[in-house]
Amino acid sequence: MTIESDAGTRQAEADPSKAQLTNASLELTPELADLYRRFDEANLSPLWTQTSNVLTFHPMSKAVPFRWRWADLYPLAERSGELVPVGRGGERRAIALANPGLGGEPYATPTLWAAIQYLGARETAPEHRHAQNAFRFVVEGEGVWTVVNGDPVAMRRGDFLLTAGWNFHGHHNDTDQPMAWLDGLDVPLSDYIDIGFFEYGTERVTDESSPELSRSERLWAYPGLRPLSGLDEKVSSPIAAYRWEYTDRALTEQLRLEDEGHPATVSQGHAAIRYVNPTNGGDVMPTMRAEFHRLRAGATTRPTYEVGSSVWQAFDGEGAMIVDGVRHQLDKGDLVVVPSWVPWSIEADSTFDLFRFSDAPVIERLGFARTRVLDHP
Ligand code: GTQ
Ligand code: FE2
Repeated sequence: MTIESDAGTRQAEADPSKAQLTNASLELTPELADLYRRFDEANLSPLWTQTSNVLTFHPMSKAVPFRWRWADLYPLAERSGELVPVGRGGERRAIALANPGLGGEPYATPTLWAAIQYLGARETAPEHRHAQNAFRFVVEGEGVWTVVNGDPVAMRRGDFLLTAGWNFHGHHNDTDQPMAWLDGLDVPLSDYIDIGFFEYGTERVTDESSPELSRSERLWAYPGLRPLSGLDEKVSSPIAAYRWEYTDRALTEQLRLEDEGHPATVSQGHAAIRYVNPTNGGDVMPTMRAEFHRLRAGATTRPTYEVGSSVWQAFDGEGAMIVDGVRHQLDKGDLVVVPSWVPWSIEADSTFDLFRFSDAPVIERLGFARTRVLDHP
């Protein structure tokens, strides 16, 4: 739902001190103080005294907009590689982005986990499975195979790889070079709603081969074609890897079509794709949406407010994200968190490529989706 006016935002803008409901004028008599003490003893808490965000005129996330630089993350991941073995128990050498507004929890946003994961030369991260959904996005490097349900899936720059919930998975580095990538999971959401299950699998990955293409891609990854052996709807996409070759080509062609006068881009000079589940045309997983954006040099997007939170990663080129009026110039691998209802826009200095993931499928399924796009840049 795109709305051009928004009652909540207008009320809050008219009186910013009233960004949430209060009843400050009530006088605290001894009788009232006694009532509050009795509430407390009975484990009760009246609505009218709330200072946290029970009913706000618009989303007011505890998460804050924030940027992490790849140039800071990578050396710390590398140092972890020297000091911290990867193996059973710790499971993964993954370092989570901890949003400064979320009280030290390892959460990028209230719903999304984002981490840099590092695997040294010839190392293996053991197999396990969990209810939480996961994906990998590769901003640089290659040489790791993630083995999902016994199917080895190559990881290379620009690839987007799925590990939907409850599939066994382990990772092995088949080269003499380390590799680091971005993990996204619905861990914070799973924490609030108590859906977590976990099981250990084998210490070595169940298939140590390193094929170019996974079995999943050989069966599923052809545009517009489905195997008749798999016509049932699956809640998560059966495609284990969305290859950079296709993402890049789709974006290139959107911009070419725009040049040729055919409608193809989301806005002037802004090409974008969503990764989808071919069995239902929806998002790749029930809890997370993933997209890739490409802006032409000089292109900008209009400031946009969205319900739900996102994490962006710069992939290539020069440009900036403006989040709540703060400009973040981004280099390859830099990550930016956009909390719910915080306005963001992008400005491209050169052709500028960015990956994004969000909790949009949850927000949409629950009927809470709203978007507000400002007219002016
Ligand atoms: O690679 O299996 O960042 O289970 C967090 C939890 C990665 C993984 C994370 C995980 C994984
Ligand atoms: Fe995992």
